[in-house]
Amino acid sequence: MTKTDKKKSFRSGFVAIVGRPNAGKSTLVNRLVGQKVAIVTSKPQTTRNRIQGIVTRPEGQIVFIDTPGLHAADSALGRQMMHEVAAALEGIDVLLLMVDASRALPHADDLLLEKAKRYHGKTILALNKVDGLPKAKLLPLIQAFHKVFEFSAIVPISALKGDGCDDLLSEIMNLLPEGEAYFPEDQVTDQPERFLAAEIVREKAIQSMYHEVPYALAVKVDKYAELPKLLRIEATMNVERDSQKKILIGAKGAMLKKIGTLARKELEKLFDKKVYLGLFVKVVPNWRENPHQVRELDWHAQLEAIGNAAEFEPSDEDSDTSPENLKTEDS
Ligand SMILES: Nc1nc2c(ncn2[C@@H]2O[C@H](COP(=O)(O)OP(=O)(O)OP(=O)(O)O)[C@@H](O)[C@H]2O)c(=O)[nH]1
Ligand SMILES: [Mg+2]
Repeated sequence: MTKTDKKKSFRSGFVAIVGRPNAGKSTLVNRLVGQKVAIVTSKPQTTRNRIQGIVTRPEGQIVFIDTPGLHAADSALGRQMMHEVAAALEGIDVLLLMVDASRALPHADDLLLEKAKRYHGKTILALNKVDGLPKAKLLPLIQAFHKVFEFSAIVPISALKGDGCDDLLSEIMNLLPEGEAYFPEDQVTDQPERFLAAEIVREKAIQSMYHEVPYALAVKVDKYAELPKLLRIEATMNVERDSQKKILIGAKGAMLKKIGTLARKELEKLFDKKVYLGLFVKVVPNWRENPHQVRELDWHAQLEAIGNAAEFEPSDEDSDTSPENLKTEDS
């Protein structure tokens, strides 16, 4: 094959991953990209904004769009999340529906199938978590899905362990049009590091806490300064009530310290740099019900605001700080 032939057969396109909360969408994106671009927790409704994960292979480039889990929205945040799903579907080349195959009757999920029926393009179904599914259940499940919708392909996978993920990539690649790469081959996401840092803090907090606190939490980076030897990050953790603030801080600040340490360690590994992480906690009553607040916490909106205010320049603050300097602040 000559070089021009090779170039001709390069494929590229956008693929939205849509499914119920906790199906494993973000896990799949991270696995295919080969590094963490989206946070993952065992609790549903972790992902709140659409995030691109870019996979570049010799045969083509796939821009995956991770989306929040489909659910009946009952708050401004929930409606914003479902708006993110709708926005992710605009202009895509392939829709990738994902179900947790280890759950009961995934083929009877009307909310999910409605998405498939409304989208008039090529649709692939990924049956995820087959590592937790008895083999005898797989074939009947595939047949059941064949009956309810005409998918271009149904691929059993384990996003966690990797089984079937290469098959899934080739099925997607086959459906994409020929075309040039949309992004440089070393780019893995559209989400700037500043916002990934906020997400990592949220991930560690969700993993460390129970009940309503994870859902009431939003993390916003206030300062992000890349100093020569140190990445200096200050972030505010917004919760809705004083009681949640108390839980988040913990006895003598133990919970906040734990979250801060876990987040800092992961950020240092991810960015390969020493990180100073200052965390503040603030009560913003019922922010999830307030469309304005919800919009303000969305990273796409923050990025716009930062661009407009030209606030993005590194600060000249000194770097003489201890890495575990965790503070709290009254609202
Ligand atoms: N056993 C098993 N667990 C998985 C697999 N894929 C994901 N998980 C787990 O499922 C949970 C949810 O994974 P996520 O990737 O956060 O799911 P999501 O679909 O992005 O969830 P939302 O963002 O809430 O919509 C995590 O605990 C994952 O480790 C899999 O293939 N097998
Ligand atoms: Mg997710």
